[in-house]
Amino acid sequence: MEKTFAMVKPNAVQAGLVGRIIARYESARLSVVAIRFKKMTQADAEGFYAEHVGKPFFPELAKFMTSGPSVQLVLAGEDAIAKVRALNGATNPAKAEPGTIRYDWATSMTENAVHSSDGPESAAREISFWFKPEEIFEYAAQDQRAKSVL
Ligand code: FUP
Repeated sequence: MEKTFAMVKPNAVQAGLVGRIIARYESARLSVVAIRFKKMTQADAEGFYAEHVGKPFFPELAKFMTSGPSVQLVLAGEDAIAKVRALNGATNPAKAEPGTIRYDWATSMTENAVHSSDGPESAAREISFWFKPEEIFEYAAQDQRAKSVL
């Protein structure tokens, strides 16, 4: 099963969307195999977004990402990397397709609700940036219908 790294960013946490965003991933047959809730430090932002340090938008990005807690996730499943990118939608919410997380809940290019790895190399780097191997749990996912719908 392929693994990818995803994040529910501070604006989405503050908007009360943690459960709904993770539910979209789980509904697409992806399993949460690692999870953390952490307020990023400046060092986290500079390490995680190393490729963007020095770019004009980096200070605003770092300020936002360190402004409140975010949820770090490793998701596993068939085609996990492409699936999560598709569910998230375009980085720029003005270009995100209806039905995507960013179409629904991104409020700007910076406050764009979610992150996910853009390929196998970034997935490997980002997963190991946030999680030790023993913090990642593999299991066979089984769909189970609710006995009652509330
Ligand atoms: P993504 O792969 O969708 O996370 O997007 P990028 O790696 O290109 O950018 C990382 C984050 O920087 C994005 F979530 C938003 C922010 N960003 C800007 O604010 N302005 C830009 O011009 C590009 C990216």
